[in-house]
Amino acid sequence: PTASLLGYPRIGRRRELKKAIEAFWSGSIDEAALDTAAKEIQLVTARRLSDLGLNEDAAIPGTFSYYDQVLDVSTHIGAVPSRFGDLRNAAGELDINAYFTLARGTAEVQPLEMTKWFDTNYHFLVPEIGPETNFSLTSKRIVEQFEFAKANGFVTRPYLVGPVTYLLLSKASLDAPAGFSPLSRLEDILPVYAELLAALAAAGATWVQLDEPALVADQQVDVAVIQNAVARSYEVLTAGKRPAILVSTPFGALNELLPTLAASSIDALHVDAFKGAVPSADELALLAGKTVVAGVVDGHNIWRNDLAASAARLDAFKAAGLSVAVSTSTSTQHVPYDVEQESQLSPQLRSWLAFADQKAAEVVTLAAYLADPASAAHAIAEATAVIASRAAAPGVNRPAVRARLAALTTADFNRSAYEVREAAQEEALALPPLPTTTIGSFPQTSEIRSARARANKGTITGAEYGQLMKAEIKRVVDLQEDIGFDVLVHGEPERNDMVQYFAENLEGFSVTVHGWVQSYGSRCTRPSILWGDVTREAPITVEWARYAQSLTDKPMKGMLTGPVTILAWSFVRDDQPLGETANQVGLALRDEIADLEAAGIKIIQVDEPALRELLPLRHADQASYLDWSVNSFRLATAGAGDATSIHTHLCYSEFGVIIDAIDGLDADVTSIEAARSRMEVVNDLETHGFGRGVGPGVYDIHSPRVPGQGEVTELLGTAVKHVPVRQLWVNPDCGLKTRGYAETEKSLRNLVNATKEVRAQLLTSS
Ligand code: THG
Ligand code: ZN
Repeated sequence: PTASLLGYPRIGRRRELKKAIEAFWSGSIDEAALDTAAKEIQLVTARRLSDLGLNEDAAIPGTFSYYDQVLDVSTHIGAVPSRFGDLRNAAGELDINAYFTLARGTAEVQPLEMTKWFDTNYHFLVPEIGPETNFSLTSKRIVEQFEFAKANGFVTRPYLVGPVTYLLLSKASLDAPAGFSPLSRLEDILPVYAELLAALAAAGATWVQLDEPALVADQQVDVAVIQNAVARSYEVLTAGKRPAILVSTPFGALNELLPTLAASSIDALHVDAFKGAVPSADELALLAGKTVVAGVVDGHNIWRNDLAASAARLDAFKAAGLSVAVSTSTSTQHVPYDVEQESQLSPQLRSWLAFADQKAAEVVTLAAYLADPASAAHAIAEATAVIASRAAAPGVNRPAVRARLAALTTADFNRSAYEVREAAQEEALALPPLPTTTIGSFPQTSEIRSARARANKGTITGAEYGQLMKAEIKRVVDLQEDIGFDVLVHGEPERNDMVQYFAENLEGFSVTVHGWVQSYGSRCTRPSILWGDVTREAPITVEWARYAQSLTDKPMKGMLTGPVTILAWSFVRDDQPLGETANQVGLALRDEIADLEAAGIKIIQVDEPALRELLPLRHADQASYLDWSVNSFRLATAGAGDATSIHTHLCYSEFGVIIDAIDGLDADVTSIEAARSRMEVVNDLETHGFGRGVGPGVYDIHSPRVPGQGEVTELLGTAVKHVPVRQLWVNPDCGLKTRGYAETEKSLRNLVNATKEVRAQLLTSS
């Protein structure tokens, strides 16, 4: 096809898949009803994309998934970790029940681990591969999905995560010997992929897409090893009976892997020509005889395409004399469905945006340009005019914000020496050793959600909503007093989401109504749109914090979301460097911190759970990222007085990689996820000689399981062996928002009681 999308959202325009899957899990619909809902979504997608002009053979991507595209491969090739036992049904297949068991675990068995898909906010399920993994064709779901679409008149292009990316994203199974590399099983998975390709060909598929994003990211493995794996994979997969093969490489430039793919017998290669680059003339020459799929429309952000710039890129491809097709840089699963659904946004803002459906239209326009440049002249001129209108629109450039940023000096990014702050804070707070606290949010009950929904609808007044939230804050404060926490939180009942809440209260952002994007499985987030210069018109959190502090003599933490996380979990303007945008947010937070201090708040937590997420895929780009991200946090926090304790919280436990950055944040106390990795993080902290306060999480909040007091005592015992006691804090490993009260209260009591036990041990041993 001359025009295509690399992939398309699958959660449903009104989250129909989410609702059907969750209904199936709860037992309120059966497998047949789930299947019907899934088919309906696939048909609606095919009709919609066809109507938008993707009506050639194989132009519609077959990227439907019940949960995750990596799990799809695992269930097709039989990659089930041994702890699950044999999940195959009587027909020898991994059916939908086995599929969800791998995704969600059971009462006895841990699910597959979840981790981020490249630099997106989407999480996939990590395959576990060892010498014992038995590969065979254990599902034909994607063949059946192709047949279903075809029977309805749509020849789609089935999608599979490619074999090299699949194994590079896998981790060694628990049964594997030390140092085992999943990539060593390449020869064993290729025959299963080949069998699947043959089945697709037999069903009438003309094209298949093998997605290999791992080839644009620097890996632990030597590049020569990856080159060999790629060459071998596509030698085997092109040899048999198969559809034509498109290899897609979203999220960046291929560099050394481009010649390898060019030398293979694949039929088409997709390159990311948006975030990556247009290959050089020499590189393009290597691709002679293949179709090049030029990913010129950004699949990962929501801005309307600069069609003139894309046309210029396409000209460079065309100049090489290649057969060229147009597509997105990445799958559009990372953006919402349709701007036209957002009728509450201003027409001006809407005109700047392109969600998945608008991107389909852009791709079709650019394909028409390739065939006949004059045919696209009108559309190109319109896009150019809209982009110009964006640059000149009110709120996009606020002179006062720009002047304030321009006047910043080094001093604005630096606090006093830590020793000075430590002494001042010790005096101001007078905390016991091993202070106990929580990360910030308490369970969001259905009463809280319902109050917010009624306030949004206008069935209760703002004042009534405020009273309900205050009652909830009082309940949460009383509970913490009763359990015996040392540092309290207000529980954040008034926040729908830790980013959207700030977006709704800062200038420069807009929020959507239907803009849900899949985060993992059935879970979605609704990223805000950061389109203009950011300012804070009025204090945001101060009244809530002041009220909460008035209820207790213990220190109450003020809770803010940091600039990097606000950027990472929003759709961010693309017309200036991210570091500048981050500093604008940093300044708004700096003002909020000053107001919290003035209101008597002594501890202010600025969460950066997403610090690790935006880390660039290429080592060469990482230093400059860490520089601007760390600086924006420092700009936000460095106005605080010496006696004010700045805390931060980070999610995900691979700290080795970014520990220097964590150090650079210069927070007084950092809480981090550690419970799931059995406190491994304390080794990193010890090796690094981390010198400030730290709260390695002592229990995993991502599961309803209640940790026993003895278990927490033991983890704390490990922590005090590696980290000086005067630095240690005790806390769960993340916010409690997604938990229920039943397990939360029990877990928190065990946490506080375990701390008391360890304090007593420390007294007797010293
Ligand atoms: N907020 C935002 N982005 C995030 C997270 C967040 N990205 C990363 C991480 N957290 C993703 N984790 C989750 C966890 C829970 C949910 C979504 C992403 C979730 N969503 C509800 C759902 O889909 O049912 C919707 C919530 C709602 O109704 O508001 O539970 O915390 N911005
Ligand atoms: Zn967390």
